[in-house]
Amino acid sequence: MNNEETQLKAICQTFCLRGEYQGYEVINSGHINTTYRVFYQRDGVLKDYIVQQVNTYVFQDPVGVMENISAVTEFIRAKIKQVKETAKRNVLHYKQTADGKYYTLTEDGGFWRCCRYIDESVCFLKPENLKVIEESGKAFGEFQLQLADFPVEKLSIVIPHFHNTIRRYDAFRDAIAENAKNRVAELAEEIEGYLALEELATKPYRLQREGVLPLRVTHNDTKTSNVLFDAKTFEHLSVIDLDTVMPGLVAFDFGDAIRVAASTGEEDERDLSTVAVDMEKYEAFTRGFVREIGDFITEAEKASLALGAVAMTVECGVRFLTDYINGDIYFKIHYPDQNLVRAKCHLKLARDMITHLDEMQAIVDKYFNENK
Ligand code: GN1
Ligand code: MG
Repeated sequence: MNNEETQLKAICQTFCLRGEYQGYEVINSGHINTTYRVFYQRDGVLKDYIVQQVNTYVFQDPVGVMENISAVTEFIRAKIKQVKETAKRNVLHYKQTADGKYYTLTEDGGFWRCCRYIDESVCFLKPENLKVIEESGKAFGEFQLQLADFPVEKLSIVIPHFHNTIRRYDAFRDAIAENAKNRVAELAEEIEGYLALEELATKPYRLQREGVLPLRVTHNDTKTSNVLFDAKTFEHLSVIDLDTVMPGLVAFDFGDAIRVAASTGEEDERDLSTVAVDMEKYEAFTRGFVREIGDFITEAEKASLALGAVAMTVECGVRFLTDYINGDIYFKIHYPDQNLVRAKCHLKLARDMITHLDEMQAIVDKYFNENK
């Protein structure tokens, strides 16, 4: 047994997992935390758990993160149980240690947590199938609806200014001025491209500041890989990765999902000629989202959704480019210029969305009109 495995086993023990340890695998898809799937055998049945080391550089208040997650999951669980016998497959269940905490600390200062793996579930990094995309829209629309009456003020702001697009641009400008890795000279085109989109991309945030758009409980990281589906029917089961649940804009949850679900390519597609918004995928996601969220949001919120997709695509691209300029200290990378490739891809995608903006909003409106 290697050191990693010995440590993992010890962590599992603190969460009082019952049965016999069988093994583990590494899950590499997240950009922030370090994730493992751990297998146990109990009464002849294989049970699995997701064990994660939380990145405390990114999440400086990890206890606050776990308080948010436990409050939100308990709230959703109670709602589901009003209509269903069990909520097991429809909301995450984090394990507690013997002393009732949702985390454990290792000697090296690591902050770890453990949740049940949802049985017979699958997740897609990038679903191509329209039915699955629509289901992911339903999952995030339902999440909004489930939390519509959750007391927002109870949530800790675990990453201050997370989707503050104005500040993301300020950090971008600071990074350019500092030019820590001497990378700025090669980036004139991308820097200029992103600066030209600042006015439009910061609009939803400004509307929130002016009181036009309300703050709600939002997920804030709504990529399609953060939804679990039933392995047989491909119906949505649960939203996962609740680290960034905080007060935010519905337009941002919708928009960040569109950034991933409706793009023709990967987040780091090198061949920019293939990068665009796929309007069929866009419509599938929107249909699922709008039908599920129903009619509780305001007219101003409805009218902000398509623009939210532009804002989130630009913001994410600005963050990738900032991180590239700073020397790749925030997002995990798997090859040297990955953050730059991500940034170029997002610029192309955002520009394509802007040319389709009216059409995108018309599709949102069409499905809200259906709800009336
Ligand atoms: C990060 O770790 P992951 O992949 O769930 C990031 C999101 C970005 C996303 C880009 C806390 O999410 O904001 O949109 O990468 N999460 C944090 O893929 O910064
Ligand atoms: Mg995340």
